[in-house]
Amino acid sequence: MAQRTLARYLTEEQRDKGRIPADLKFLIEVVSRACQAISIAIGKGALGGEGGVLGEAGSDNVQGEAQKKLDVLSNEILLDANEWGGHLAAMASEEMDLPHLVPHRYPKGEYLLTFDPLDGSSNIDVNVSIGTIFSVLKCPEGADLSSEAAAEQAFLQAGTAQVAAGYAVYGPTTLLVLTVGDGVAVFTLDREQGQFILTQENVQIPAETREFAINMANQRFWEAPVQRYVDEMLAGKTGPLGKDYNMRWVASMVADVHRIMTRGGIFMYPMDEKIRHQGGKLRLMYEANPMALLIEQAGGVATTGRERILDIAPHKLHQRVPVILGSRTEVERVSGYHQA
Ligand code: AHM
Ligand code: MG
Repeated sequence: MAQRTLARYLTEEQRDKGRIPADLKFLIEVVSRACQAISIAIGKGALGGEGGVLGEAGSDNVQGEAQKKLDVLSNEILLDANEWGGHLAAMASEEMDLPHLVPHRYPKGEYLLTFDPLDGSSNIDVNVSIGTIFSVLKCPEGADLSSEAAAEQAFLQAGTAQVAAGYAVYGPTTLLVLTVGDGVAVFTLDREQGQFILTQENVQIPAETREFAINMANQRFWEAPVQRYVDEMLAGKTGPLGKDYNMRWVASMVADVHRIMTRGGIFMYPMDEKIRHQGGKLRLMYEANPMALLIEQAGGVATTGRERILDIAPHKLHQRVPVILGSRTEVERVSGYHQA
């Protein structure tokens, strides 16, 4: 059978199920091409451009984090690819304080795009998997787009309002993992063809798992429910959970989530005392929400411990939240401990 390219998959979803309006299809194709360009830039490493693409950019983002050259480059690639096509009203990014409005010289569309252009920045220089995360919302009717500051309000929609979400993971293989609200599909980048090819449909995360991902260095700062749960997992077969667990922590959310998409597991960046003042570690609009939609679409669960992530009513663009997601049985167990 002929290969199903991303373009063909989207066309068939549009034709057979009426799920994808033409502008949304175009948007996803543009984002996928930007991800290809980012993948190529990353692949060049120290050989790319003048002085290579690795290392520090010499600037900080809005959250006070030092930007890497590839953070800045990936952000520019996504902005340039998306601003001219007439499918977007505005974009927002981890790397920009305020939303980016579509310049007046281009037509405006009905969608809003948010992204973390390069997630897992601490892994760029050590050649470990990193990724791009994106989320698509509809721009509310009558939204005030008169200035970048005013436009922030249009983005403040709960994760349930997302019309599409996905991530690219730049690992040994570059993959695009996508949902348009009809399950999760995985596309593999064929570098010779320059195309994403469908390689898995209807991804289902196993409900049971023996694998957890958490930054153990923060253990002393966690809240009691997470302390209890991790203690129980570490107690293994003779402990209350009656089984031995394995631990993995890539420190790139995309890579950790992709492992869970592939073989199950639980990922936690929970609330802790060190980050309480900022609300959590991971960002709601372009990390937690898109990942939560993908995880739910694959049969998993995504919560803060106390609340379904997709139900959170955002109050600011760069809001942070605790994140616990993955295999149903384990996520429900630790949520239960938060309720106890
Ligand atoms: P980033 O968007 O600045 O790269 O930060 C998010 C990353 C996630 O990918 C990852 O799960 C987490 O931060 C790692 O945190 P830590 O450095 O505490 O292990
Ligand atoms: Mg990130």
